[in-house]
Amino acid sequence: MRKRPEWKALEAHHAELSQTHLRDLFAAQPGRGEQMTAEAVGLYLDYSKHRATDETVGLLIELARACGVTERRAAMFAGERINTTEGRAVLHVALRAPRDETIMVDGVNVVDGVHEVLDRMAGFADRVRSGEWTGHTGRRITNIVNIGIGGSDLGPVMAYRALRDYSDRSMTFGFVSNVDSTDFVETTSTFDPEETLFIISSKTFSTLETMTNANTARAWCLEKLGDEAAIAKHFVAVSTNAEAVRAFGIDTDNMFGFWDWVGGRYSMDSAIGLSTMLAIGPKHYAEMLSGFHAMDVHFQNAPLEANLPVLMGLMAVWYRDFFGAQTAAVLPYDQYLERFPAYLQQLTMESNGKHVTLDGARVDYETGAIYWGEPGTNGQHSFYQMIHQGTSLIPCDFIAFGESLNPLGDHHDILTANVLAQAEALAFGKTADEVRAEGTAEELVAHRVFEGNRPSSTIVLEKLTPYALGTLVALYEHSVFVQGAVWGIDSFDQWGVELGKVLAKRIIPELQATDDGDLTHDSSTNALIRRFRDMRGEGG
Ligand code: G6Q
Repeated sequence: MRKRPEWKALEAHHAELSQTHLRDLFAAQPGRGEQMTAEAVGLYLDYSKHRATDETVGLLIELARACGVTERRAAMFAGERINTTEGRAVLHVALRAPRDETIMVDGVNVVDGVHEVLDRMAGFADRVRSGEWTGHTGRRITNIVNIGIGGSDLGPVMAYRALRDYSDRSMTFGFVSNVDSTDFVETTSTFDPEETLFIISSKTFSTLETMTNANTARAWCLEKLGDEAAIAKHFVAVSTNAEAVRAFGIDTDNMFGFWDWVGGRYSMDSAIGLSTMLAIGPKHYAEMLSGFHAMDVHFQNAPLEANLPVLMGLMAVWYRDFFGAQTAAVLPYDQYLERFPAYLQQLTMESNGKHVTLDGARVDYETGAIYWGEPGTNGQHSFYQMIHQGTSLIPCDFIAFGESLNPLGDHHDILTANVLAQAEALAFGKTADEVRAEGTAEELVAHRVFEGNRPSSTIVLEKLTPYALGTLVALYEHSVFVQGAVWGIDSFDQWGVELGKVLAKRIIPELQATDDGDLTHDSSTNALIRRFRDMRGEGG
């Protein structure tokens, strides 16, 4: 990669541009704040506060072309098996394709199957929401608990919190993911089994955490309801594994399927979104899907220099590989997006935290950054200090909405003023002369200087609607795609999660053994297992 002329051109360009302050870039280009922007499907991206010029964007696009980003994009939309290490197509875009579209995989139009499941989900959601579907004892279902982990949890939680304003408030939604029993106990502590429906969300229906929680939920239900027949009214499944669902005791009529071409972290708009649909209803869910689809169409067709996911993805590559930025902050100025950074952590880091290319060669450049963040303005009173004055370069994505869903006094203006102020302060800072001119004592001047030159994107949407959420998630999905395509890695596998799982399975019986047996781990793991065994014994 480093030998590519396009890469070398960017290195040379970086050597020059890294000496230039954003203040100078703005001074040299009076219209910059309007020119370095792009807008599509209700989403406005201001990327003018990046340490980049039109030339940078041009050079990055040349790199993207040289790395085959456009061919890979076409291959994804065509249903080719671009997840080569797992031999799978990558077709989350089919999950939101309109009914009349055709996307073929192995001679089958997968869009038909998508809509068949969506229709069944809608029928089920209507029955539960209307009270037609009751629990075993005839009571209305008022509590919905999604049991799943990773891709089968983070999307549903994020979407539920994000779209709470559109949800049916007569129902309570809980999400159990952690195998720590506290998660199950605390989530269900106020729920009555007679009024509770569990959605067991697991693509494989074999994930240790999810199956442990599902079995606990089953026992919790049966303890009160006493009758195995109750399971059919209180459990539904979202899975690709009908056999395991049946073996658990769930009627496969109450199973909502998806396909191996939907990756876990790309599945929130598949049947994995059943809890979202139960919360907001099929109509709002369809609006969310149309937001996703609108961004898909934009990503597929817009010229690269005006293509939002391409611009965002290439900026991420620019900072990661040429400025050495190790992290990126995502800062939504909307309380409803409180779990959006957590959701993005999986999407970005599980996708692009890879050190070998598609053909297994070790990369000689940096890949995925660490993503993190919190909703504004809370972060401002916490970690923003470091973004402003620390020694690391941390590119930020600010996400802001024109309208609040809960307008109250001048809260929203104060919120908006803060997001704009942060981006401005990061970019332009405050010089020593400006600090002195305020009468600051000389010994404090250095402390009060803001160097500025700290880059950010500002993403503006009108209002947090289901449609807007769809566009925003798809924006990041495709930005991740662009980054992975430039880096030549498989953004759709996750081999890095395997080893720990295998070792845990081996350690469980060792922890439970009463005799000392032969522990054959390293001396640290052996000693820790013994210590936990002893504590277990003491606890009774
Ligand atoms: C996501 C990963 C992973 C997965 C979970 C849950 O891309 O594959 O986070 O979603 O491990 O898997 P199951 O849905 O199979 O339980």
